[in-house]
Amino acid sequence: MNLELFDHAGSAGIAEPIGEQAVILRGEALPDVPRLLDALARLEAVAPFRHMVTPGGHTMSVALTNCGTWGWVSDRQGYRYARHDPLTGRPWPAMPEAFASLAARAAAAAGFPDFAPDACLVNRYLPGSRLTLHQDRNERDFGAPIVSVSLGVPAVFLFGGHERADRPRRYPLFHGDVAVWGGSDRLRYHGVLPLREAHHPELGGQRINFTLRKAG
Ligand code: MD3
Ligand code: FE
Repeated sequence: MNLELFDHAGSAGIAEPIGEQAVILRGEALPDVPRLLDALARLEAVAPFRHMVTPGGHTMSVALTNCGTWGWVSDRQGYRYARHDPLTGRPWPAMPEAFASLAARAAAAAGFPDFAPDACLVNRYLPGSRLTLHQDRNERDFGAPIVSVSLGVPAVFLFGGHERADRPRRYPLFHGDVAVWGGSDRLRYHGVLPLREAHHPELGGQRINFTLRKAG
C-alpha cells in the first residue's frame, strides 16, 4: 500500500496554493459527487469514452469524451476544439448544470468570479494511463481560468514551468479535489504520472478528471 497516496482523509476544506494563481481546493467536489456521477453516466451513454490519436500518430492512453458547446479533439490533423463529436457527428451533449455550478463556485473561491465554462473535457485513466507534459493553448482566451475536478483513484499531478525543461513539482490529486489555474499559471507545462493500480470504493480502478474551460 502506498500510504502517501491515501492519507488525504481530513484534508477536505483546505485550500492549497501551488502557484501565484493556482490552487488545489481539497475535497471541494465531495458534496457534488452523486450529481457528477449521475450526469457522467448520461453523458457517456451519448458520447462514449474513446482513445484519440495524436498528430504524431500515437493513440492516447487516456480515454476521453466532452460536453458543452466545444469539445477538445485530436487526430492526425492536430489538436483543436470542435462543436461536433467526430464519432457520431452530433453536437456534444449539453454541459450538465452540476458541472457548470461546481466550476463557477470553485473559480470564485479561487478569486475568478463569473467563470462560465463552454467546454468540459472528461478524461478517464486506467492503470498505466498518463498525460505527458504539455501546455493547454487551444483555447481562444487565456484570461479565463481552468477548473479541474478529480474523482476516483488518486493520481500524481506534475506542475512545471513555462519551459518544457523546467523540472515539475508533484502534487497528489485525490477523489473530490478541485484545482483552479489562471493568470500567470495558465500556460505552465503540466502532466499526470502513469496511474497506479488501486481500488476506489465508488469508481473502482479508474480515475476520472473533468477539465472545465472557456474555449470559444
Ligand atoms: C495547469 N488534464 O486535459 S487537469 C488536460 O488530470 C489535462 O486529466 C489533467 O491536463 C488531468 O489538458 C490535468 C489540470 C490542468 C488542466 C489545465 C492546466 C492543469 C493545468 C493548464 C495550465 C496549468
Ligand atoms: Fe492539460
